[in-house]
Amino acid sequence: GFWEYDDAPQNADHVEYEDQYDLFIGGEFIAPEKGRYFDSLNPATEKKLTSFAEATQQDIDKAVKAARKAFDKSWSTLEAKERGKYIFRIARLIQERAREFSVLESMDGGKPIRESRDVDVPLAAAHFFYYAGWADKLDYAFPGKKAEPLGVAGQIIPWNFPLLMLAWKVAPALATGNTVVLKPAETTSLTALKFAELCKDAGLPDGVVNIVTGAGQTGSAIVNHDDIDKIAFTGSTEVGKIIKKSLAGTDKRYTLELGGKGPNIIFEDAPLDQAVEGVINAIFFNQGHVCCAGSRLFVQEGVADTVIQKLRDRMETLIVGDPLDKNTDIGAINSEQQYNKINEYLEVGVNEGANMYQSSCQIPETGYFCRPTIFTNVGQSNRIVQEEIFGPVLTVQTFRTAEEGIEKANNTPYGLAGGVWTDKGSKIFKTGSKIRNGVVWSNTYNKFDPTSPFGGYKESGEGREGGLHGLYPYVKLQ
Ligand code: TXE
Repeated sequence: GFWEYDDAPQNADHVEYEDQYDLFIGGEFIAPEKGRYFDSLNPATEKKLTSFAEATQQDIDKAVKAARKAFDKSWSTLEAKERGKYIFRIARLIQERAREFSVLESMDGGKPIRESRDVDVPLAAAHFFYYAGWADKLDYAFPGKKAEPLGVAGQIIPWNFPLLMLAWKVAPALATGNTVVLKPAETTSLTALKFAELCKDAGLPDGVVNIVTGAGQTGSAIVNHDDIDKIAFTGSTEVGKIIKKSLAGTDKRYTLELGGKGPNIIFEDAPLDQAVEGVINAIFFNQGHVCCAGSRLFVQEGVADTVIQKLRDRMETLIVGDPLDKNTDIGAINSEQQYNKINEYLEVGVNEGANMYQSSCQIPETGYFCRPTIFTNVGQSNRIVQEEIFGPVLTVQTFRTAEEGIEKANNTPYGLAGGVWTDKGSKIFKTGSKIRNGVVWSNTYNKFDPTSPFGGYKESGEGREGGLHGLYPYVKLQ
């Protein structure tokens, strides 16, 4: 199909990358003012992969200046259909370099190559294709109004879907005529810098996309920069709250896509094998580093034992290991910090009195790997039920009536995504409409498409990305 790529072996021999990367500002790779660089590890080997520049205030000033100049002089004055052509070209180049991007994504972030190859990279290309199409159709998106770009967008992204999150943010910003200063996460900046090279190859005017690397302080310098018009952030709820506070009283627009604790509700009449497969995908996809992961399972009492047994059996077949091996189901945990966080939560769960079950698979001795884990005998107030773990860890609870299931599903501070499994269409709509989440899947999970808006209720964030709604945060209407 259109989004599929050839099935040749994918390994490190297929890719080239530098030992050290500078910042991408104004169409050039330039050294950071303070000359500081930091190492990025391959989490599957714990060895250094490459190093990235640490951007400080002066570098951010330069990047914002370059983005402003590009906005005033070229990008916002370009005919809309010309903008669209550049974005199409970017999409096409991602497709052409899909193998390279996939391998690098797996080496830098630890995700299984099958996922980078079949999900991250094709979806990134699909987002650029989709928003390229909108560039000269804004009159249709906003009938009777003129949609004007905001100016310079500061974009800060996390480490779980590095290239895809970049695409979610950059594609709608460019399509609406904005320019961009983007900061990838410190552990996974490689594909963003490869993307910078790709922008040059696409002939994108200098300064339209600027990539600045660094950790939280670099992000904070972007958030607080006076000449930025909009902040788009995906990351932890904790940092999201800090950003929201910093922006209060300014006229910067913002969107926040934050944490989650997704509920999956299985009714007795559900196709159970399909549901179990869905639950496995919901929690173990990308090592559970997914903001919308289905990390809480609610099973109707009559089928609870059957479902738990089926889950355990299926978990036994999952292969944990080398992200570049096409047989791998669960790759490496993204960083030592995240690995420690997950292990601390396993301890918390056990100390709270829950029953922990882990599959008996082999895991490599080197690298940050976790076995797929489920906890039963948990209650609503347990920390492992309330807090985002962001790892391959599922909690399982039961319910009797739909009301009870819904009430339990809604009982966290989060509201990003969830799933309902049942044979009855009416039950899907009744339950789905009562789940306080921005996204509800039925009889499936973790389905993403550039045409669908995505975003949270409650502490899971503000604003929507994707689809027509993804254009709104980047325009002012005249
Ligand atoms: O996130 P941070 P971390 C959750 C998940 C995970 C936890 C911690 O539960 O275990 O957060 O991960 C930048 N101003 N999610 O610490 O710090 C940072 O450099 C501006 C869920 O890695 O939020 C990175 O680019 N920017 C989530 C980005 O924010 C700042 C995905 C995200 O990092 C900043 C990631 C600051 N003060 C983690 N501090 C999801 N919703 O998908 C950090 N950053």
